[in-house]
Amino acid sequence: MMWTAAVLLLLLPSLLSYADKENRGNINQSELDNRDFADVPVKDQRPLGEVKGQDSCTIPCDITVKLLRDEKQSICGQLQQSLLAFGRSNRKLMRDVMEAQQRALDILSSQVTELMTKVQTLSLEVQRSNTEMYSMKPVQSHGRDCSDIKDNLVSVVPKIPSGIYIVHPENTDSSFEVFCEMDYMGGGWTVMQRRSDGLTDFKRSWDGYVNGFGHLAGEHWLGLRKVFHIVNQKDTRFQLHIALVSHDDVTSYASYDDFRLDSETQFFSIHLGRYAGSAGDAFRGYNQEQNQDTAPFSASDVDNDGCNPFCSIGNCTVESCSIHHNHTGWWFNQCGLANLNGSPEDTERNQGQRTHIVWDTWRHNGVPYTIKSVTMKIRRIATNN
Ligand SMILES: *[C@@H]1O[C@H](CO)[C@@H](O)[C@H](O)[C@H]1NC(C)=O
Ligand SMILES: *[C@@H]1O[C@H](CO)[C@@H](O)[C@H](O)[C@H]1NC(C)=O
Ligand SMILES: *[C@@H]1O[C@H](CO)[C@@H](O)[C@H](O)[C@H]1NC(C)=O
Ligand SMILES: [Ca+2]
Repeated sequence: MMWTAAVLLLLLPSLLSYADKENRGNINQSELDNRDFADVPVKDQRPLGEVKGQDSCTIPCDITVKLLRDEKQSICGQLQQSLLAFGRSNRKLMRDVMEAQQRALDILSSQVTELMTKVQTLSLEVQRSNTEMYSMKPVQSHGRDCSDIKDNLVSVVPKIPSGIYIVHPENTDSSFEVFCEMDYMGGGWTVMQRRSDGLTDFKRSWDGYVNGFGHLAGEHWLGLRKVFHIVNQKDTRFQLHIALVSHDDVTSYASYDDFRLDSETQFFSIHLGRYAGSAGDAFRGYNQEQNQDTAPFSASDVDNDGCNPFCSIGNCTVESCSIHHNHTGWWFNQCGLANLNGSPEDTERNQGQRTHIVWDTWRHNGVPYTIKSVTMKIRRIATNN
């Protein structure tokens, strides 16, 4: 209807002032009474002008009431809609927040899972390495012997350092430490004996010479069993090099080109091959009686020497070369001209000369050199097969 729009336009100022008053909060009691008109049914046909003060109005009251009621309903509807929308947006906001939190939680839990997996892997690894440590599995070796280590490393490391390495010779179930000389004469030398300061006692029993003694970085005897494992490898040949230094720092050497030992059941008999060097072939001496090549090893408690039942040395009869040589071990025959393990009887009383290394063919004006230090080392010889 056309006039409803006109009525709305006419009513607009009073509606606005009504809202304004309500907003300000100072509600006039009489106005408050009149405001209830919308809800109560109108009994008398009082003109609108009486209600609205000086504004005279020709629109019938029941229409005005209806209009205002509609207005109120529409405002209430809008309010409801707004509330609903607010609720919806609130819920959406909550949903978004929760979703964001859920995502963060998901990320966190996946990170936790990842960490747990890592911890599990690590603990498994620790367990595995622990069981490996206690199992009989041999330790990781660097090679079969010092020559093998040198051959393996020479293409990788520009300068291989001398020092202690772990070797695992072929056809054995044992790994052990050895000192490798990597800078002497081309390197690749496994040291089987070294004497330098006389602080290590070489007066040892058979067990000592079989298993070895001393400190690998200093004076030591590697041990006949270990040397046997190294030189007994398949398709290998070893060279023995003996380097001597006298008390007045003269050096010399003796070298043997096919060094090997027999097994323990044959008391580690020595086999030397051809001699080369400047110190003389004291291992063989000058005659068959002095020859130690092919002799089994002897110690003070295990006599395998060539004095059987005894031999005459100087003016004395000797039953055991090891005991005659102050309880040291060597490949004695009768007894021979070489004993690189030689020691004085009483080290304490011989502070000036704590070793008694014998290599009788190395002489100066017919007199044997007094030897200060010695090393015995072995190295592979290239074979054609
Ligand atoms: C309330 O309104 C009436 C009439 O509109 C007026 O006469 C009266 O003074 C008002 N009272 C107050 C407290 O505003
Ligand atoms: C061995 O005895 C002879 C005479 O009995 C003596 O002339 C010689 O000097 C002695 N040799 C040693 C090394 O004692
Ligand atoms: C045994 O020791 C003494 C010194 O204690 C020494 O004079 C002697 O030459 C040693 N014997 C051997 C064979 O080395
Ligand atoms: Ca004997």
